[in-house]
Amino acid sequence: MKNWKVVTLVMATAGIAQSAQAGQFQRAQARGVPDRYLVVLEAAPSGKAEGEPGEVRVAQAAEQLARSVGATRLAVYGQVGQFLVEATEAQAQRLARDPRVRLVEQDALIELSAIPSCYANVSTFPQANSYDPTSPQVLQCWDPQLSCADNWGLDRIGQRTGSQSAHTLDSRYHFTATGQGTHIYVLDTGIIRTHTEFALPGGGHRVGTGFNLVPGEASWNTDDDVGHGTHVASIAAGRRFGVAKAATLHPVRVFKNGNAQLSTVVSGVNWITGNVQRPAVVNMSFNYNKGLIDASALDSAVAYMVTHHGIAVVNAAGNWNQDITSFSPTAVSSVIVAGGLDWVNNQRWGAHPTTGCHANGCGSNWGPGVDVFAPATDVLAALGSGENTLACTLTGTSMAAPHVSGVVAQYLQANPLATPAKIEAAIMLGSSPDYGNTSEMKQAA
Ligand SMILES: [Ca+2]
Ligand SMILES: [Ca+2]
Repeated sequence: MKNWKVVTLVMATAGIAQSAQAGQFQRAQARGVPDRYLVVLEAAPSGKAEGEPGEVRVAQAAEQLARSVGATRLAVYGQVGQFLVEATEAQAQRLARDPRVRLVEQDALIELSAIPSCYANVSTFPQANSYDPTSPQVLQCWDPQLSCADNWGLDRIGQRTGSQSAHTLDSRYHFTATGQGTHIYVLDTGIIRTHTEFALPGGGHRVGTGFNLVPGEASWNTDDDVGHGTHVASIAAGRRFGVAKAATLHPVRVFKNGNAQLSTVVSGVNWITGNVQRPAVVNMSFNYNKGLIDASALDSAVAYMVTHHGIAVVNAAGNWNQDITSFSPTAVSSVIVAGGLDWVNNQRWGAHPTTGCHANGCGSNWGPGVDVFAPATDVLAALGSGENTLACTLTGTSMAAPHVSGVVAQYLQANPLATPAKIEAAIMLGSSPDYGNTSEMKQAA
């Protein structure tokens, strides 16, 4: 047994932001990055109208606006109509008053809380157990210290009903698509591409082009330093633990040691938008509590990626056992929001009074904005932290989201031109309505 530091989607941070100017200016109240502000333009870039990429127009506007107040332009996120400046607060407030600007938000450090509770076991996995599989796939126990029930997530999503406690799962994962030809972008801590979970028979792996946005680091280094992104990726598309077993994964690394600046996360959204290989879905297994950090700039960037660029996004509902309306980008309605199921009770994780708290939270967020529920507790998947044959169970809506992303990839395989709205409708249609015995449960995957 060995303890591993694994980040969860729970943000243990720091505050923001009272609007001084009618929602135009957001000041971080704690953990703010001094003299650095995200600027969201009123008019988002409009693609290649008039033969000019929107990105160029954003860059020009950024230069003009920054110069007009004596600020320094640091970075341009042209695909999502934003830029980053170094400026005094007075300069930032002047920027916010410009009619071309919708929002100026102070950059802030966001910290994922780490949990040490993941038990990782070095085990000898069977070779190529589930590559190019047939459905239904018999779920197996790969580690003598884990029970086969630890694979309950895959078991659960392939059937309409079932609960572990009632022994109605069938120990099989039924599926009709593998996500072949689709792309899953994992905006997270990176992916350990050498993990056997992503290996192809005959050599190579299914981890495609990615990018490291962590400031000061090499852009090519998308290795996962804490394990969260690898775990998430293997749930979505791992060959043994994954839903869409032939999809291509793309690591977009924005968290380092579980930390990121808000601007770095926005830069990751911008990178995906500008470099996406379609058909694609973006998995975001994190969110921000707006009571702590407003992240309106992230809301804007994600909404733009979905509605303007037509890229579907799946976001974890969050682990606070609260209404999701005060979370980002969870509250963006065009995002597919994945709440978490608890395998003991087959209910919303946190809904059952005896479920109790896990190391990374006390229950899935809830509310009308949650689109679908998926397995979240004790989900077995790969752990990547420099080694390549490890697995562990983790709990959190971070684990629910990639179940849904994998299902989206399966859908995109047959419907590669589907819009995000059509994808969301298909997910809702394919899930079990009003499943479970709690009124909080709207859907179950
Ligand atoms: Ca099953
Ligand atoms: Ca939605």
